[in-house]
Amino acid sequence: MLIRRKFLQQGILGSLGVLLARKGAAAVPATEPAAARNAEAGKPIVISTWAPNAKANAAAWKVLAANGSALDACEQGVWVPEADPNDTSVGYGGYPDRDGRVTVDACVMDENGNCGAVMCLEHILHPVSVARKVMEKTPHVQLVGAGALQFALSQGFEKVNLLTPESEKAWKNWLKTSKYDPMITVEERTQKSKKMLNHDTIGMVALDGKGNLSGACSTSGMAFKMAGRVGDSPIIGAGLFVDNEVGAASCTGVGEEIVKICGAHVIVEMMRNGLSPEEACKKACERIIKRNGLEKSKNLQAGFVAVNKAGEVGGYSVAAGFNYAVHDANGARIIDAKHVL
Ligand code: SD4
Repeated sequence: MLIRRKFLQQGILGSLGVLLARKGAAAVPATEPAAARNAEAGKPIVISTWAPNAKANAAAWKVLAANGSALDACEQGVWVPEADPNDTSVGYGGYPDRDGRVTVDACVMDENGNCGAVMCLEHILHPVSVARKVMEKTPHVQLVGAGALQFALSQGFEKVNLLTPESEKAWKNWLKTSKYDPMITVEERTQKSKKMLNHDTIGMVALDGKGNLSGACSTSGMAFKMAGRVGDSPIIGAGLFVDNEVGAASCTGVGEEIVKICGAHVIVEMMRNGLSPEEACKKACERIIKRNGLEKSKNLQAGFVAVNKAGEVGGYSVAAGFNYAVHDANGARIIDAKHVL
């Protein structure tokens, strides 16, 4: 009870902080009822991993601005990178596994704690929507591989080729060395070359106008991974977690490291205990570093984003180079995340 009260207090203060930080926003006295404060303190709002996903946020915002649900917003937002051939980390155009097959992972979670996921799914343009169907139409939470494809086809999804000529070329080039390198240098190279390489997985969480939270996550996984490899992105609690009383979190980076700390779940629990979204994301990064030790951590990247019930958002990453996109009534912005190392 005490903890909950502390959380609510912090949420309220945080909301006020967000509010005051906004250009032209009138100060709201702290005695204002919570509902009134929250209505102006960042609701609705959507946050996604990585700057290029500002386009996804814009699609999500259309839904939120029309008083749509956070779940619809996240699904429709995630459709954008899934269909983008230039995003080599998600859906169509995603880099294949080491055998040249594009396998995708996705999940959704709604305000009632319902969730659905697909893993190692091939040939489907919008895995996030198959994940939603798993949630809504089956008694299960997760479907993988051939079973996930069979289910998708039974629901009317079309079979498509997700491997673009560009991604095939990158794979053939990779075959020359066949060196699996999920390391941080990928992002450094990315920034230098201004190309998206191995790092634009979308993790999106949103708070809608009714005050409900939902999220979605979608990826083609680490480039040139082993056949059958699944990362954090479709794992509820690792790549995504939503608790409608508290907040929601999602992430990107080396999935194996995020799974090992149950990244998204840990962040929501930290928020429950009163931390702000940014502080909670930082704690998750610190856990990864503590587990791996400093030296090994220098070669790792994981980036987290979170939103709480009051509409505060935040992100953090293990290493430099992570950014995230936010969209609310004040428009769109890209934020360079603080980082631990
Ligand atoms: C994975 N977390 O499959 C994903 C990869 C990722 O941006 O985030 N790439 O491990």
